[in-house]
Amino acid sequence: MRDAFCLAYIAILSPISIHTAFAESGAEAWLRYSQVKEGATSLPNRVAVVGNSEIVRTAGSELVRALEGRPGKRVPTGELPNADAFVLGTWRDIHPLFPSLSRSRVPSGDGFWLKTVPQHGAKYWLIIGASNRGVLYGTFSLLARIAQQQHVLTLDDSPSPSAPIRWVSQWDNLDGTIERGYAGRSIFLDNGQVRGDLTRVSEYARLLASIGINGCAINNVNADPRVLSSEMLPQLVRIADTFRPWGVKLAISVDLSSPMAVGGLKTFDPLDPDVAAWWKKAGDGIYARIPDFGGFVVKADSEGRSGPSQYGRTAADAANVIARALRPHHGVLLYRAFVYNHHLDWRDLKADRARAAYDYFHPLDGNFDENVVIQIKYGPIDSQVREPASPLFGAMPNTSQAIELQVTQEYTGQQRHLCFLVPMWKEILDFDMHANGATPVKKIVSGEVWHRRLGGYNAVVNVGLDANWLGHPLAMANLYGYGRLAWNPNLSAEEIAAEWTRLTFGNNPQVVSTISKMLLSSWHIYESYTGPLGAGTLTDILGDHYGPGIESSEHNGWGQWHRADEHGIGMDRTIATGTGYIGQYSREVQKRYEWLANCPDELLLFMHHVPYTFVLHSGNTVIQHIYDSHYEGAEQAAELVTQWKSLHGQIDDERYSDVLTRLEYQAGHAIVWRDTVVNWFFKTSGIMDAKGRMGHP
Ligand code: GCV
Repeated sequence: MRDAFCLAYIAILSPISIHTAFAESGAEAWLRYSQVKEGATSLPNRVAVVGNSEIVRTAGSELVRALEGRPGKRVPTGELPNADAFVLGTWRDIHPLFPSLSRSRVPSGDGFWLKTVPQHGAKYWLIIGASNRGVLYGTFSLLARIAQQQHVLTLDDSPSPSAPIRWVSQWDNLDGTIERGYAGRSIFLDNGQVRGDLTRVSEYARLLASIGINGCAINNVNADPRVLSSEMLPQLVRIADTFRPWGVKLAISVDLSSPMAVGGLKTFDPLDPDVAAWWKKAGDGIYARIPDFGGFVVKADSEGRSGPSQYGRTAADAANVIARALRPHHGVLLYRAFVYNHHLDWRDLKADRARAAYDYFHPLDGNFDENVVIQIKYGPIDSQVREPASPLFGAMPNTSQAIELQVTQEYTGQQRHLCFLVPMWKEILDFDMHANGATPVKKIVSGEVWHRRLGGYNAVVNVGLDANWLGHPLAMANLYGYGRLAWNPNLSAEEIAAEWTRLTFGNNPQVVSTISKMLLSSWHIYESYTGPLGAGTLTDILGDHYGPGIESSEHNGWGQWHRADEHGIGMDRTIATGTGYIGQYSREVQKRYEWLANCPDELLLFMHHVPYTFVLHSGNTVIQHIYDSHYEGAEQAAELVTQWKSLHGQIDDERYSDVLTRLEYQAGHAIVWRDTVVNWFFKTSGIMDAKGRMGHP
């Protein structure tokens, strides 16, 4: 008998029948096990957890919890229960119990195999992972299938994640505030310390694990160097301990000046040997206490942060010195490509912030160490409602890459507006960079195109202490969708919307179809009344990045220009007459954007400056499109309220009312957006709305 079997235990599920009425807070998110229980009547009531891993034990407990049982007695035996059972474990531990199974069906890495097997007169639902995490992910996947009323009586499915790095980031500050967070204060930090009570952290890790997320950087990329102080380390250990049962690795954001700021050195020059020694000592110190530490995220030379340019060094110099401290421990360094000059000369028609990431990083391709991953925002500006895919994705064949997405809706309505971002992320991930044959972004960041070992996803989430995590109950569809896409970017937005709705609100067909429809239309609706034709943001960029502020983008160095004046609108980014940004793409992509005849309407003003009377592919003029889309968008925002009201009585009152209040507010704010934008463009262009709506809502 092998050791692993000696440590197996069996939980016999004895139903708990105490049902307490509770106010629905949204805290359960998509992990609602009342649905699982309903769907599980013909499933076994035994759970056999094989092996001695904490993560696999977590998986077993989750199954017991979901099926509303009590853990039964531990049975120190190598025997399988002689009755139907769920059997969980890694391949190494399960295989001896089921010798006829083929290893080839078990995906490597974090994948899993769900398989039903008859043996000795019983039937077993096997959840097998190559890794411990795989077992946990397989368990959550099985539970999600049951909750969605899918067929699980016979199973033979072995999915695996698209990429090894599937992280989230929080922009939490040590004082407990969150940069661009819209759902309360930090669940991790308060008053310069890690919180005493980490219950919410554990619950967050569980949510993350349920969608396959395996790392979390807990603090703001505008990093306080004190995160690396000796007082902080034992506190970080507590977070790592809380994450560990859920297979989530702790990561932190660090500031490049740390060797000076907390290390007392006279320099943070990445090529200085003392600086290298300092990073090494910092890395060794962390790994001595947190052996599964994920790594660091770095923002440098960006928006006033310290950076290698202060010493005439490159991003590769900076990244490598830190990465070398992590490498012996298998840690990774996510170095952000969000590097740009925010003091650009707005009078210079060749200046262009969109060029920055490519201009800085493309020449460095091949200079980064193996465990450096360049983290690239999906578009070349900054998480706007419409941007093209960053050209940098296609320009670093010798460098591992991760895509940065934003679940927190900084520029997309800050969780006061409904904006389901999965359709937008899909467009970016599916966009073919034509960098080397067919090379969609999803295959570049997964490492597939250029055979990179590392790569993947990192999204800024910014959950807070609000009971429902993100503020707007429907905003959780973005977190769920992010995890699902990082696991499988080939899922459609429709599939993800339906899955999330079923898991969050139940399987009532009217509820599923109404909420899915609302989610799927919401990005276009938000875009229609805020930012037309890829013009760049009309949002107030100098304040809190919320609400209309059309002139705030112009006449300053931030480079989020739309260049609207009395004659026309748009940034000329062409190779022929503009900033040359389009030249950063492959030839095939250049053809799409350089010529007006080919350029898609939705990105026209991102790529070209045109007169208001320019006629779009749609047949409309630019100015009439601006008017129409704002009127239509505001109308559609009002329709969201009507659609939601059709669900009255079909979902719990708490979430019904919370969402209704927010949608009614959104519909009102869409009118504010509409009138502000329409009036400004009328005043600026002097061209009337052909449909005569101005001033007559
Ligand atoms: C953390 C945008 C946000 C900043 C953020 C920055 C970044 O500019 O407004 O709050 O800083 O992006 O991604 O580093």
